[in-house]
Amino acid sequence: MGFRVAVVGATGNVGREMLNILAERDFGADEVIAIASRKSIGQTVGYGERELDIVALDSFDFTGVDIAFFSAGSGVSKEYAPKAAAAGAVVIDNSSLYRMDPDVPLVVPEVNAHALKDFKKKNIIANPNCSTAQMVVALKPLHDEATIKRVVVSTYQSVSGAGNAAMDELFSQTRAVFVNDPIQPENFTKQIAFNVIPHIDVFMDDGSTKEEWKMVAETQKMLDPDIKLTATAVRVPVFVGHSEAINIEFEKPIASGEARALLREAPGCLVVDKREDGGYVTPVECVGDFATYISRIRKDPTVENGLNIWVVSDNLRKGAALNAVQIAESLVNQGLLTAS
Ligand code: 11C
Repeated sequence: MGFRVAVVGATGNVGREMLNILAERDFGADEVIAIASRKSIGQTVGYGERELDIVALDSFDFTGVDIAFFSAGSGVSKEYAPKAAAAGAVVIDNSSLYRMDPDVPLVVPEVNAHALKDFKKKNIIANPNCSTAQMVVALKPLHDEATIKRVVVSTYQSVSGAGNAAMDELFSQTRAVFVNDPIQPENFTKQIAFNVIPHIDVFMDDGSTKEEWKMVAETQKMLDPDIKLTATAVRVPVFVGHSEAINIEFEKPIASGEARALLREAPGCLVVDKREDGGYVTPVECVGDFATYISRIRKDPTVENGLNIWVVSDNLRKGAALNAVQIAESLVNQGLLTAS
């Protein structure tokens, strides 16, 4: 017998990818329920070859659901995730709400699948922020080998991280530039077409943004609390795929060739690193893929044990939907979850 799976936020960017990935990976679901707010009633969403009718969240009873994927923002998770968890569903939450809760595992399976053993404390598991997820997949094998002391990361984040409307805004602004229409930013603070914006999520008291803070706090929770990390998160006019330029300082020596060999073998990583024109991955090439791509692996000669790497992944997949489905797969593989 298979699982009964609910996807909350099924009409959003990430919800749709969750349905795609559940179908693509043949996750053993007997039933998949696509849930969204009442205003989406009447819509359908694709699940493999099928179209699923949207079911309204406010009247949905989670009793009998084995796994509930939530991707409808913190407000919805706050109201409905505890109800789903109390009804017996394992909640895998893509919002930031529970990530730093000590009773909620925050998991990237390639990095800390072992943390899932504690999920029953709240019956909730948190999925990390997209920019953190792809980064820790690349950092983990390097940390295991040479112990990371400090990371300096700059992100180049696609507009899909900000939702459907943000993608529409990039499209319409790009067109507006060509036809000389006035541009009114709505989802971003400034024009995003043909521009970059060094601001994602709200500002914190110390001048960093919450996106940057998340990269620090989530990396420390999942990988190692002793890693020092500083981030600059930047929105770029790319539809899907986050890129990151990562500078890493290690305790122990690690040569670029050694790092390349380790990353080639590491779960979730795909190294594309030819030192020639085009011998690296760009965001348009990672869309729809499962891998975290690593390119431009090279020594940083300005510190004792330093490396630079370039990391690209589909933010809607490894950064959100794929990681959530992998969490569910890991629960099953570790014998922590069986179909009811
Ligand atoms: C972005 N990283 O690209 C954000 C989206 O905490 O789950 C995901 C926000 C989060 O805008």
